Amino acid sequence: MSRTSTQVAGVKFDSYICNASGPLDASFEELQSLGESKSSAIMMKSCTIEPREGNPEPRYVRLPHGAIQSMGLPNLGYKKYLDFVKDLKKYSKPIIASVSGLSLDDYVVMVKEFQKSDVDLIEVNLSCPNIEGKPQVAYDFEQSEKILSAIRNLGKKPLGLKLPPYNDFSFQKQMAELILKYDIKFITCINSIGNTLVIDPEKESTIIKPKRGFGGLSGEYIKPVALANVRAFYELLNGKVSIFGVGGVNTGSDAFEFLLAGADAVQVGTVFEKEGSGCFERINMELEEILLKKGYDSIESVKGNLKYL
Ligand code: RRO
Repeated sequence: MSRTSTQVAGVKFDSYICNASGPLDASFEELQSLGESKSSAIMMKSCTIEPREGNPEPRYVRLPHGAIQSMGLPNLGYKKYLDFVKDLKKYSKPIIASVSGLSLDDYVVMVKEFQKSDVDLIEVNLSCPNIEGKPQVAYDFEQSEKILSAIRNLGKKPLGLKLPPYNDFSFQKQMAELILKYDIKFITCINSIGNTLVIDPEKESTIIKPKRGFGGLSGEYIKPVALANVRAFYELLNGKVSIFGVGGVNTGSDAFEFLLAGADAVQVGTVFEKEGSGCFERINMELEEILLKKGYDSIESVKGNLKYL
């Protein structure tokens, strides 16, 4: 067992670092490559009932400290991912499905099918910001409750929620109540910050095409927002629910900050898109070194131990 091994919702992870749903995880080849990498899990692209091409290009642009994108849920449709799971089992690491319904019924159908599959965890994405005319579900607590009530008893695999950034404690409190009421086993904080705008002053233009330039912001820019959400939920959920931290994890030191805030593991998206799969081993080694230097021998011994002034 390594110093950075961890558990999420009772499932063992060989290290603290895995990929985030989104970049480079939609095709079978990409998922195989994640299987061969040092990512401690194979996290799949959020899927829908039908395959989707996604939004028109350009739809993903790297920025100096992150990225803006409006991908629009390009994916092969959930049936393909159900098929892939059988082959991906050979990598002997946790497999995480991510489902993103366009209606309540979609969530029910997909959760039911993944419950019958060999995936280890099911992440229910309530926070995709990039579908024209479809608001992020997790900002609507009534609709969120309807979905949670409909999917809670469809099988025994742990269900998790991919949450958007919240910037007021009253919202995190309302969501935490739902998480506990519906026995959600893990949460992923945070999705990209939705509907941000980046402008190119030379061209006097937006830099992505969909939605008149509005898109999800990720990377270093959003780390303080992600840390705040991890910390707020860690305090509200009293250790009863596992937390994936995601948003601006670029170095072992970033991962260590998420650990102090209370994350059980972190996911890497923007840096994975830029650096490729070597990032998982690099960040994990950097984290190992920090733990070693500080005299910590496990994730559990540091988790949540943020000091207050
Ligand atoms: O595909 C996307 O546009 C997308 C999704 Br599903 C999501 O959850 N978050 C995001 O920033 N982009």
